[in-house]
Amino acid sequence: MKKILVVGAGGQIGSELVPYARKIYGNANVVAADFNESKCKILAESGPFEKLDALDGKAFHEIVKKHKIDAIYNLVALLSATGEKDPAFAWKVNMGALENSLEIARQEGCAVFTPSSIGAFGPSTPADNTPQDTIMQPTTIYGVCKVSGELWSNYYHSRFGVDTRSVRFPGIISNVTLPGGGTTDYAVEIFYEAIKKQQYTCNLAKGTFLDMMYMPDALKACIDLMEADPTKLIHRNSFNVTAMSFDPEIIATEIHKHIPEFRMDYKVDEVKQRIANSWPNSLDDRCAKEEWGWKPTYNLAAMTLDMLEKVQEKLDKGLI
Ligand code: AKB
Repeated sequence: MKKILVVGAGGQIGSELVPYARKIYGNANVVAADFNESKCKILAESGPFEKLDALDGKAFHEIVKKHKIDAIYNLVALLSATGEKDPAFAWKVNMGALENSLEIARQEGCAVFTPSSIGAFGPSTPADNTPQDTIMQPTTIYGVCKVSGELWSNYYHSRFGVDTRSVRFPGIISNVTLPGGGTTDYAVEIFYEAIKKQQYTCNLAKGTFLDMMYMPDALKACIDLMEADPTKLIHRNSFNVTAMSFDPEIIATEIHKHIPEFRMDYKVDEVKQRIANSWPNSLDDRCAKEEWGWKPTYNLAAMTLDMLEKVQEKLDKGLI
């Protein structure tokens, strides 16, 4: 059975990707790694866990050798809004973790999955139905890292034959681990506030359309792409993927259908708004559909219903 290492396992995607991958590959074959042990207590109970600073190449390499890893899922990243606070540090973390992943993969014959993002696009990109191959001139350090990472990963594939693959994730909505420091975080926070207070103050303006995806689809995208037949892949780093596109008014209206007393007002965060304005409104993900069968399950209505149920359960159990 394939052995997988998930680096950054305590984050928003990692905390759900590890259990998802363990169901597919077996608990013992999916190693969770993160520098923050306290965020990985549950993951460490169901399978192998390694404390790892992904910028420590030697320690990273030892773990890959020790567990005879076949595929590295590098989920280490400072998100878009956090990145703007300290761009040099964001570059160091985001590119350092990728450099170690690629170099170790080259030496040990591993495959590498590193998420890219809608943040890889910029204001000069066509905003509607954004094509797979188009202008990519991001204006955030996060986006600069993502474009560089895509190019670097393609280089490791063409130059060294490393099996690098990735997707450009939109905002990911989930009910297990909160995101932190992203521009799309409002689309998660809104559910928690709707359940707890029936009120939400949105930090992006009306009319700010962004692509989004529910976590179960995001997890499926990671594994489906990594398991895809390589002879069918024309692209590698990275595929446009999306499940829905909405602005704050549309998601608020959907929540309102279930919680009639829900109200939303606005207090725009200038940094986040500037970032969101530079990103596409909606992606064209036909290449992912054609090359590896990408097909999301959740639309806005199905995602909203499930999120409200799950967040309510957390409230009932006193977890939030
Ligand atoms: C962010 O908002 O920074 C991320 C992303 C879209 O990559 N969620």
